[in-house]
Amino acid sequence: EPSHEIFYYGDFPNTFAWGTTSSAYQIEGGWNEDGKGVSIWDEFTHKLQSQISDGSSGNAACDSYHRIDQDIKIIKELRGISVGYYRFSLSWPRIIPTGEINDGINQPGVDYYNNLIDELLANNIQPMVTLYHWDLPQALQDKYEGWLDQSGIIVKAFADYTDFCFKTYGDRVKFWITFNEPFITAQLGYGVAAFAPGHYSPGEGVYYAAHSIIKSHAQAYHIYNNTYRESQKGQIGITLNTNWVEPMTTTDLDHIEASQRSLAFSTGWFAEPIFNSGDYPDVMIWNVGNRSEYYNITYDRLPKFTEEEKELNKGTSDFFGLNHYTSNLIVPCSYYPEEGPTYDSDQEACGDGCAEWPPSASSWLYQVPWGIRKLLIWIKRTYGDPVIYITENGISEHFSDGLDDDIRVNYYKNYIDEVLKAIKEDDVNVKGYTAWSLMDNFEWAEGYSERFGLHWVNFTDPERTRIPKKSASYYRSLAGSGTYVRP
Ligand code: PNW
Repeated sequence: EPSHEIFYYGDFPNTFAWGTTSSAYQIEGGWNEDGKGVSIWDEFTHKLQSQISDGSSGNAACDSYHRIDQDIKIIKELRGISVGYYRFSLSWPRIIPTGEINDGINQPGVDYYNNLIDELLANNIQPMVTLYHWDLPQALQDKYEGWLDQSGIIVKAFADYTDFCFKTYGDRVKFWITFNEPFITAQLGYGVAAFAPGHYSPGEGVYYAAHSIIKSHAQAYHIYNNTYRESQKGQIGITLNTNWVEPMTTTDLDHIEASQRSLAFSTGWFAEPIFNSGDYPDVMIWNVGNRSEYYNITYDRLPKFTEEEKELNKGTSDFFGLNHYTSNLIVPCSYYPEEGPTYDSDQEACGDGCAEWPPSASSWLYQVPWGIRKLLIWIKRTYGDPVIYITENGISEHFSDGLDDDIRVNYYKNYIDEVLKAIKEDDVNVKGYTAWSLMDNFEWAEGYSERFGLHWVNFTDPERTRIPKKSASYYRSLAGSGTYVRP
């Protein structure tokens, strides 16, 4: 039992669940096969190659569309005693090519996931399924502007899609995540245009996209809750990404307030409607409103929820799904962009990693293990002590790096130790931990230039051979200390 001795604070509870994760566009490939529809990430990588650091795409990625066997093999080898689940996402356009169910279902796509789920269960691995990990059907973007749509059409399309998934897979899938990191979709996809669909609207579109995502999430939750929960007996929730933030100086009240604003604008934006009041954080409503006034903007950049919608939002997550990688230092900052107000300037808080923190291959990712413990405590206090599943945590290396990933072993060791402290010392209700990622894959705008995997993937080999890194055996031994297999 090699893993025990590294932990200062004892053992993980027997009931702790361990898993690994991926997402459809990042691993599947088969982008136009067997009737799959085009997604916004297909379109974005094909038309705007200059936006991807190595000009690549997910056309073939890890070729998981043809290699379920290979994926099952490495997940299984990782199992140790208790790497009990695999978190993956469904590609909406693979299942419903245009995104709208009345246009028809793509049976080979449906079968692909049936097969994957069956294979996982046959190997005693529980599926944890994300319904939306950023690959919106392109047709929905073209016809309705995707998540910008405020007419209700996109909410309805998502509701129909999720209903189909619950009906089709819910006999076997007991753990559902509606959205992965809506913050990234809103800000990078519809705000600053760094991610698909590349829509630039940093002071308005960013808020509209988030608004329809929250409403779509609530609809999906209620569909599951009202129609499927009783018979299928699963759980459903949302995954939010959050950097921990520290005030640059703790002696300056302005810095402390700025870091609180930053948390409200990032996690609070989604967590306050879903886990607390049903509405956006007060400081967001206040700041966005004030800044609109300054610019003589009279409409709501931050849309308003009706009273009925607030009720529908409230309490719509059985757990808090947390993706966490890094921390930032925050200072207050006030500036008024000439182009108009933006999500960034609305916050009056600016932040970045600290140059003294150990880096990674990703410019935004500094290694700050203690940040995860502080964040977990903050979530516990702010959102009423929810059950928390860490649905992603991990670190990147460069394309040229290989199997001796000591940096990753170290990262996992230190972060997971802080998670254990949060459980043992701070009584935070963390029930599971998921390593990002099962294997190297298409890292969005960074293409294949950053490797996050426990397994190394040879992207020049048509077989896409997967080879375990040092971190894979470390993670295996760690998870071997528990006995529980289900999230
Ligand atoms: C998450 N940032 O994305 C995603 O859920 C994964 O698909 C992704 O591969 C992983 O983290 C690693 O990046 C993020 O710029 C993308 O701060 C970008 C950022 C954070 C998370």
